[in-house]
Amino acid sequence: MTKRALITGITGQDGSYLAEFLLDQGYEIFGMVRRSSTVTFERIAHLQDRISTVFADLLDQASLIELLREYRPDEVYNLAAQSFVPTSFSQPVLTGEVTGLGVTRLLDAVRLVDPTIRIYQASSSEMFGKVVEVPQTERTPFYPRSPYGVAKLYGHWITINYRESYNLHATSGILFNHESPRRGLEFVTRKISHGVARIKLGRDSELRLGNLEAQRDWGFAGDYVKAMWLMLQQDQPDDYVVATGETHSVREFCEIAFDHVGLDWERHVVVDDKFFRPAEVDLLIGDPTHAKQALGWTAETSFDELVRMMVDADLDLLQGRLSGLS
Ligand code: NAP
Ligand code: G4F
Repeated sequence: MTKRALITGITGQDGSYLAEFLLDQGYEIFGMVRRSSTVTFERIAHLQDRISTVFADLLDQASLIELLREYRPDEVYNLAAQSFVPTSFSQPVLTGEVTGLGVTRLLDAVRLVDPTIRIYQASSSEMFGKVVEVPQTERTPFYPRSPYGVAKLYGHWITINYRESYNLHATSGILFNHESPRRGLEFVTRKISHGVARIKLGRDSELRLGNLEAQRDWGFAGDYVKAMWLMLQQDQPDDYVVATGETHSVREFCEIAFDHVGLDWERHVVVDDKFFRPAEVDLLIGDPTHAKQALGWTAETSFDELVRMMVDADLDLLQGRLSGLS
């Protein structure tokens, strides 16, 4: 029997990689998209004839219930969110509605329509915030530092609550930062890789960034979507940290990215106060032991490979050699 998966947030970075991965596993894919005056299908354009796009919104409970009733998925991957941390400071209520309460709307829709549907919640290392333990595991206490982190923490706990209250197969994947050539241009890694490519091609001379000392556990998004799928194949739902187990600073990302094209980062990077946050997450590093032992998952792409892949893809993109979907 062909399995059916519903992916919310299919137009985002992770949604596009997950759709590719599940298609390879033989799934029938329903990608939930929200109504927009312009089409935002750039990341899934190459999959259009292999997936069905279906309309609903995490802000609208009835639309979610109708969606589940009509398409009857076996598995739901909730990747939709307002996911950009600075926007969560400027739009905290919207972020709470989508990234926090949206999870409850979807869980409740599953409970009402068919509680045997398995559901994955995209939780985040941002929940660890001002970390109280290094490295962070599934048992590390949380200390979010942004409205986004607070909203994700609500989503995490409501997932556990629905698992325990209604016996749902509801799993929370606590994923550390994962990047790719499909990353939004506002996130620091893509901002750097795109900026480096523009400078290399003579279209810019400087790159303005915020806190260069922030450290993140950065992996490749294409590796991480496999962990999401593995979680829903387990007999019992659980929580999993998904990470590389290494941390690097924004400064190191710059060094490698500029060096890859023969440039000195210090001649081009300008620190601009505008990109600092009201409260910062200084250091994230995950311990993926549980994911390794229970799922057999490990990150396959190294930090250096990731940085170089992103810079090469942006050089290609800017020179018209590909669509940004490598
Ligand atoms: P992304 O590129 O920002 O994609 C977010 C997706 O959510 C987009 O498809 C967006 O649709 C959709 N969306 C936003 N508001 C919605 C609403 N009200 N109703 C329905 N859909 C809505 O995010 P990502 O990097 O792929 O991340 C996927 C998920 O993992 C997110 O929940 C994120 O918070 C979480 N996460 C990401 C990371 C990471 O490092 N990437 C780490 C941990 C957790 P539009 O295209 O219409 O805007
Ligand atoms: O790339 P970022 O914006 O990602 P951030 O805040 O870590 O959030 C991402 O990862 C989370 C997982 O931990 C996800 F849940 C979330 O959805 C998102 O995908 O910023 C990374 C670091 C920050 O410390 C920031 O202050 O880079 C620093 N930074 C320095 N200059 C900058 C800049 N960030 C951005 N976006 N732009 C800058 O110019």
